Amino acid sequence: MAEAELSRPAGTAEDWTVPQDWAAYSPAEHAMWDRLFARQAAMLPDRVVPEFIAGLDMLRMDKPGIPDFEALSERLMKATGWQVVAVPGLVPDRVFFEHLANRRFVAGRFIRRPDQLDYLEEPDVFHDVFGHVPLLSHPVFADYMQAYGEGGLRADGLGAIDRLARLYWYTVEFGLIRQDSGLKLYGAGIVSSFGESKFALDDASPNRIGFGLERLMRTQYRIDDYQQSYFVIDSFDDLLRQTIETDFAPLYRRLEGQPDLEPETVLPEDHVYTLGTQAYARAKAPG
Ligand code: HBI
Ligand code: FE
Repeated sequence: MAEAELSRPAGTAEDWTVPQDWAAYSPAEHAMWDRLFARQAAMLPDRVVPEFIAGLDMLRMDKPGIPDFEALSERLMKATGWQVVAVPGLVPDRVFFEHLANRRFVAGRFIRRPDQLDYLEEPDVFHDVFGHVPLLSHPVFADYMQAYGEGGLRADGLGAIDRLARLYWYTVEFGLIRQDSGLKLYGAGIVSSFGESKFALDDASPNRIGFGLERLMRTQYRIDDYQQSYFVIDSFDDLLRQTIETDFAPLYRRLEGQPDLEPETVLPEDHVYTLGTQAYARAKAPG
């Protein structure tokens, strides 16, 4: 991310937070949340990991309207010690990591416009809150997010933020998980997207490959369209354990000697759940 160019807007605190100013949302903005919520609530049962639905319930997120971060944080604090704080948009990597390491999730306060129903570049309150917050009520996932923030602060010192960002991308944003009932969604970028919550699970196009820390840190990702590969974890416990137990410094050094992998590449040693046709990506490719 072009973090060097981000400068702190007037009216933001030192840590880039702003008041959510919940009372200032218009009826149309609340209605936009309700519309997005209804669409995802209809899509997700049987697709999303049950822990996500449990989080929605525990946090009472089915109440109409954009959630008030204070009320949300109060419930979340009781469950796992996390809070939700408002920011104007993207914040620099270091600021982002610092918040996560202190169990604060930064969420955009704005909501998308009607012409951005299916795609927008900066994370809005629907992506950030509907997508990310429910799993923060899960103790193991909550600890993983903190560990990620701490890892980010260390990666910064090692010049390895881009590597670590791939871990976030392919787990927190676009992760799949294997459960007894089959593959399920848990990544916030998927569960907050109508199109991708179907594509990631049902479409023949993308690869679905077993998670490996080193494998995924070598893999480039696309930010402008559906993913060409999704990585499948065995459990949140396993994800947290690998993240905590791995010594990242030697891992980053080892990675320096290896070429990056394209998003669609499949390796002989991969555990392949689905070998994708890549039909979707090819149909879109220029030429
Ligand atoms: N800022 N508001 C916000 N939300 C993010 O998800 C975010 C960010 N800044 C940096 C960032 N993500 C990523 O570059 C890190 O995961 C590396
Ligand atoms: Fe996100």
